[in-house]
Amino acid sequence: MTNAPASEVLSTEQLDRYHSDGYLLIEDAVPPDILGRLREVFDRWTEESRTHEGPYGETIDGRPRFDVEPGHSAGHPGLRRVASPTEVSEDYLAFMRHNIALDATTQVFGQNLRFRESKVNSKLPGTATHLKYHQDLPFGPLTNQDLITVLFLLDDVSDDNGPLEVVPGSHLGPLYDHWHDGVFTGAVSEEVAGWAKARSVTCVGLAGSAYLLNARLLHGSGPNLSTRPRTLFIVQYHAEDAYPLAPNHLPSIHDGEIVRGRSTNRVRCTEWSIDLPQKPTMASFFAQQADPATGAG
Ligand SMILES: O=C(O)CCC(=O)C(=O)O
Repeated sequence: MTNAPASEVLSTEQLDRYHSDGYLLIEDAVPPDILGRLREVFDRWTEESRTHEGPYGETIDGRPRFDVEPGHSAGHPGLRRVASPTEVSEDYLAFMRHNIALDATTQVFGQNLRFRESKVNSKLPGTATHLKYHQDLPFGPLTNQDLITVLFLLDDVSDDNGPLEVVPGSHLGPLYDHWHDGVFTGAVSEEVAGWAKARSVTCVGLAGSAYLLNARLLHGSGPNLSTRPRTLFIVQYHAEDAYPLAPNHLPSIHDGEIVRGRSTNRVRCTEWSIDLPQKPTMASFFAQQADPATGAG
């Protein structure tokens, strides 16, 4: 299967910044009509969540697709995660397959790319969900490290509605342990988190922007303290010749799909090592981070 070659959307200066900082903002990455549709679909999911008392729906590995936070109710919905939205929305699927961040990613990894996973992370106004500091690569090790996470901002993100916080340049540092006392916690140690927090910058921007994130970059995020929602469509892509070494935490029928270029039937292995992750048994890794002992398995 082949896909059209990409055009160059990043300047040399942007590409250099991505390589040195480990992240990059791309403005106007989501065309307004598509942004409207993605938001409309998410609003419908939020409305639907009012009729459920806990996590609901099902992904292909039998875990709930829609995750709600503790305290969720009909009157105060706390829908915090939709796993693999590409399986239940044509709009999310079409956008995952065709977007400017994919073009940008070919400038980082080359012309041949695969889709790995996707999710919507939502922080509705006044909800407490926060993300402990972590790196993405330990959740989904591959034969090489050419994995990128793209965050599409579906709402305006500012310092008070739970923006992503990243440590510039941390992708050039170590891969940190996400196992503590024999349990995969999905987070770095408190010591590393404290170090990271002191060096973090926030990833703010207007709705329709995107952030490219190196999968080694240390990041986390705080609760939404504002009266405005903060919704992100998060997608991972990797080099076509990178092959997964552990089960996908967000499996879908689209995992491994060629989204740019072609299949080469070649695997590229680089020398690196890491402890394998543990997949959450619950709806999402929010629960795994909050209660690692019962959330993973
Ligand atoms: O939703 C967020 O603020 C952070 C997302 C993230 O880091 C993740 O889901 O791995």
